[in-house]
Amino acid sequence: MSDSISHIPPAVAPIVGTTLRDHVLAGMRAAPGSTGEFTSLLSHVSLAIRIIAVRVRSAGLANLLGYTGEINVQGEAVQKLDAYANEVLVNVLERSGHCGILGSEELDGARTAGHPGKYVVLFDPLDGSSNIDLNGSIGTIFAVLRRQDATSPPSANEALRPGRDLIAAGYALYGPSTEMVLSTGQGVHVFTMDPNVGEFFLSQASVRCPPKGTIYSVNEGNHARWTDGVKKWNAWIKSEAPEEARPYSHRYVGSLVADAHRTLLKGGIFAYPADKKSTKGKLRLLYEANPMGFIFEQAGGMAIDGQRRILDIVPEAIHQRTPLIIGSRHDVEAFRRFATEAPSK
Ligand code: AFP
Repeated sequence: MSDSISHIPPAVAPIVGTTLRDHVLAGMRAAPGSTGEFTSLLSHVSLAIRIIAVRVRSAGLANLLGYTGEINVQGEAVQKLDAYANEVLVNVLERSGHCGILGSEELDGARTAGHPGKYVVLFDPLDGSSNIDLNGSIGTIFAVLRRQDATSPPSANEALRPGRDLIAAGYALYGPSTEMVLSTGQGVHVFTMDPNVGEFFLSQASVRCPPKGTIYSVNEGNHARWTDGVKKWNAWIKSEAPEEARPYSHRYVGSLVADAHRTLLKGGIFAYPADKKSTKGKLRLLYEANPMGFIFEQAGGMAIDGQRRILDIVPEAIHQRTPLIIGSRHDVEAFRRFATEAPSK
């Protein structure tokens, strides 16, 4: 028999899908000189997410709904699941040995791990907390930086780098199924957890954000606090112009992961602009806006703060806030035009 038979590709899909670990390992093999530490780090992130997903599923039964009675550094009441998810990520990442610095929405400042790990990981352990008690979709968002000098003792200021320096970012969506969306700088890939196996399998490779969409997502309740430019954009996107597919439909969950995920896959725009109450925006730059900006750009979409590219903002503080506008290129550009227009006299 000829050897060439073994090179014929299988006619049907393999019975076992590509795991998240297989996917990251394949990237590692393609990168000369890699040590396996990055693969191991991402495996630890995925482990933490799987542990959190199990708890999210049974939160109502495990007495994990409701508040701890504490107030976090953002001035927000801490929910029990927020605290649990934070503990899991901190524990798993510290034990991995790969993380020199950790930053979390639930920690006061960036935490140094006490050993010179190669990476900085910044995360929002449980985003969309207001949906927890309602059994609504919530998520975990994370961003990874490589330390510039991994041999030096870690310092918290190393977390303050612009999003363009990220080497990986992703989020988990705890919805009807648990999905993990990941980019290591080579496109965006979606993995779905098989709850029977407790493993993430590749479900959508190389996701692209459509160049234009038909859905807008914004908290309309803030209308009275918006600038004139944002109000004009809002009126424009709701106005009748069938040739441009307007008016757009409106969807808003109030959980960034859920709203961003829909926008990534279906296109359109998600906007949380600055307003009279949140003059610097509401969302956090380092562990909400930057990872989402990285994902959207990797998928061919855009992320701005109204004017500037999100990934170019040089952070000054770990919990810094920013306006965030993400989505299809056409729709984000349209927002920018309205937001930067000179106010009418
Ligand atoms: P919580 O985690 O406190 O619910 O905040 C969620 C969030 O940071 C983000 O996930 C949402 O997009 C945004 O806030 C919703 O904010 P509004 O409730 O002001 O619309």
